[in-house]
Amino acid sequence: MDGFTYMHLGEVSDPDKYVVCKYRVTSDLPIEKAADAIAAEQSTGTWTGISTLDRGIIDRLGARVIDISGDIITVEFPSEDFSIETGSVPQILSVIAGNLFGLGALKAVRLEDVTFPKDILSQFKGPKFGSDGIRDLLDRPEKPLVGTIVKPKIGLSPEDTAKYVYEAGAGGLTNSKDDETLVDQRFCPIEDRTVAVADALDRLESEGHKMLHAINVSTRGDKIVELAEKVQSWGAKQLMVDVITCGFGAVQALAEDPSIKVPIHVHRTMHGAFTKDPLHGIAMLPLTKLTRMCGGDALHIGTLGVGKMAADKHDDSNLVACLGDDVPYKKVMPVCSGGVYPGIVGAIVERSGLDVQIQAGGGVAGHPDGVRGGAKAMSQAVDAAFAGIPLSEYAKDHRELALALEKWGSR
Ligand code: CAP
Ligand code: MG
Repeated sequence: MDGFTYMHLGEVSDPDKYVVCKYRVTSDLPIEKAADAIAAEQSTGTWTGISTLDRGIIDRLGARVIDISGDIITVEFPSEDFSIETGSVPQILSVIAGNLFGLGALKAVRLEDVTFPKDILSQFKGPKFGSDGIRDLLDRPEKPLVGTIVKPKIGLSPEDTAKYVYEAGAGGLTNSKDDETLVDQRFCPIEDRTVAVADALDRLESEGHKMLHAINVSTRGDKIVELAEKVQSWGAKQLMVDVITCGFGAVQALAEDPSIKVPIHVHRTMHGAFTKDPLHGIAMLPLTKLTRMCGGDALHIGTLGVGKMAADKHDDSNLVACLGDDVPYKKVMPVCSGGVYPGIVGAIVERSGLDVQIQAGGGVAGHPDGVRGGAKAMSQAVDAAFAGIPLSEYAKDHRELALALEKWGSR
C-alpha cells in the first residue's frame, strides 16, 4: 500500500462533483483495509509507497471511502478523475470497474451501483426515441409492447425470416427482432433479410398493423455505423446492438449519429459473465444506467425473476434506471425476455407495470398453432394483463391462449 489512507467516512462530498459507487466486498482483510485498497487502486495509489505521490494529489484526485455498511462499501470519485472529452464510457469503466476485480487483497468484489454527477451526465445525450418515441411509432400509447425473437436463432432464410415476422404481426405482435447471434451470415445475408422483412412490415401496415423489427447490426466498431446506415437504407425500422460484445461506444455512435433515424434495441448477451455471480463482477444496474446515457431506446433487463435467465436481484432497480426521471434523458423501454411464454405474462406485468416490452422466442414459435397462434396467445395474455383479467378467465374465450396455458402452464 502507499501508506496513505483513503478513508473519509461521512456524506458524499458534493453530489454534483463526485461519481459514487457501491461495491460488495469479500476479503480476508478487515473491510476497511479492503476498501482502502480499492479506493487507492482505482484512483492515485498502487501496492506500495512511491516517491512521486504526495498528499496534494490524493486530496485533489484520490477516491474516498465514505461509507462501510456490512459488506457494502461506498466510494466517491472526484469528477476530475474522468476524461474531459464528451461522454467516454471506456475511461469511466476503467476507473470504476477496472483493476479492482483482480486485486489479490480481495476474494471477490461486485460493482452494485453507480451514480453520476451532473457534469458527467451532461456529456451524454441519452436515447433519441426512448420508450415514448417507440410507442408513437407503433401507435400504442399505453399497453405493454409484445414481441418475439425470430427462432431458430440462426438457420432461417431471408424469406422465411420475413414470413415469421409477417405471421407474428398478423397475430398481433408489435415487435420482433433478430436474435443476438444473427447478423450477416451466408444462410441469411443481412441485406436480403432487411429487404424481405421490410416488405413484410409494409404489408402488415397496409393491412392496418404497425410493427417494428430490429435488425442486428452488431459488428466491429469501425464498421457499425456504416452497416447501420446501409440497413436503414434497405428499409430497417429498428436496429439491434449487442451492447456488451460491441461496447457502449457502439450504441452511443449510432444513437448520436444524425443519419440514424430509427430506434435502437439493445441486447445484453454476455452480460451473464459478470452479472450472474452475486459476489463478483458487475450488477446489471450500472450497465442499464450506462446504456441509457449512451442512447439505447430499449434494453433487455431480464424477466424480474420469472423467466429462464437467472434473476438479477436488482431487476426492480433496472426498471427505475430505465424509466426514472432522476436523469436528464428520455426513458428507455425495458424489455423482459428470456424463457417467456404467455402463462407468465401476468406475473411479469405485476412486477413491471405497463411500461414494458414483453417478448418471447420459444414461447411464440413453440405454440401448437405455429407462429401466428403463438403471437395471438402472447397478445391475448398482454390484453388480459392490461385489462386486469386472470389468464385462466381470459383463456375461456381465447383459443390460442388456452392452448398455450395447456402446453406451458401459467404462473
Ligand atoms: C430469448 C432470447 C434472448 C434472451 C436473452 C434467447 O429467447 O432470444 O436472447 O432474452 O436473455 O436467445 O434466449 P427465448 P436476456 O424467448 O426463446 O428464451 O433477455 O436476459 O438478456
Ligand atoms: Mg436471443
